[in-house]
Amino acid sequence: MKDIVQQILREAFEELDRANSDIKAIDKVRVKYLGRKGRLTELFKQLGGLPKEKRPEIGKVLNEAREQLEKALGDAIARAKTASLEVSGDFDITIPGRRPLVGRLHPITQTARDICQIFVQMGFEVVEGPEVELDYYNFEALNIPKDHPARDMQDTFYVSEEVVLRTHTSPIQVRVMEARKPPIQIIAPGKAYRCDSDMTHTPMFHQVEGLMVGKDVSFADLKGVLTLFVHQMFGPHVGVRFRPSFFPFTEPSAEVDIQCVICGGKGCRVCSYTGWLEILGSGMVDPAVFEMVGYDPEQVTGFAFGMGIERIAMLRWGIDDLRLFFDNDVRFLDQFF
Ligand code: 2U9
Repeated sequence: MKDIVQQILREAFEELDRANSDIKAIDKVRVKYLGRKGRLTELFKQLGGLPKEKRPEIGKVLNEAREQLEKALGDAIARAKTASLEVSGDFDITIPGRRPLVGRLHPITQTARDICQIFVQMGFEVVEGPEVELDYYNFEALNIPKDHPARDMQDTFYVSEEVVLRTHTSPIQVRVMEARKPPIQIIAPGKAYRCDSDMTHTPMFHQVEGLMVGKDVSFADLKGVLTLFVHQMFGPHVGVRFRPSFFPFTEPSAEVDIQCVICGGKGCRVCSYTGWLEILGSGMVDPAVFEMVGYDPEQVTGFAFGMGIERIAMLRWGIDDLRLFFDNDVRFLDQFF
């Protein structure tokens, strides 16, 4: 009986070889050997007629033969299916897999987060506020009088007489001062809106502003904090200079320049051959602003600063066209991670 089983198995494998990749031919082999009236199936039926002591041994041989043939049939079917797909051209198994699309943070978001992180490490707290703001918080409380050019209809988006789209993130700091007592050390990132659109201005842009208020906060603190920021953001060897300026909400005021990150200070097109780039504005909070929020300017002092995130991101990555941040072309956005 064992010899018969081995002989049948050999023949089955030979036929399977000849069937090659023909799925119908492979199935015929299955039916011929393992079907209801198949040659191996018939042998199983004869088991009952064998002497009792022979049955386990022959049963084992038959089971092993069936398992071998079933596995060979399964493999042959799988091979045949792959081959048919290759021939039909539906599926080229040599093509590398498709790279899954991965989302990234927008370079403006990345830059805003990196700026905030540097100040958080110095003990500042991140605060946000409304983009649709009262005229009072956007202008009045910041010592911007009614006839100031910054209030011009051309610059400000008015929602109504008393409501504007904030033109800077400064009202966040006013709201915090109104709600809390010093000491205050906050950083305020967010969108700002100005009715302005050309090669270097967009109606919506991003800012990070900061405020530190307490007893004996000095201009030296302002210089120390902002110099550390520049060195963390652009590198420890980048030169920094403070240039006198004017803002209605700070006195004295200073603009901060860094050595040109493109030419290293030698002079190039980006820095207009000066070797310096303006990156932020700053100053000591004007006593009039403290009075508006109920602080005693004799008791507290403070400094504030503000920067445009688009400008920092452009300098950081050497981007020369502001519009790239707003087009949202994935070929551009894909480069920042
Ligand atoms: C309070 C008091 C003072 C925030 C400041 C600047 C100087 C400044 C500009 C930088 C580029 C705006 O985006 S930009 O055009 N900002 O130069 N901002 S001091 O001063 C404040 C803010 C809040 C209560």
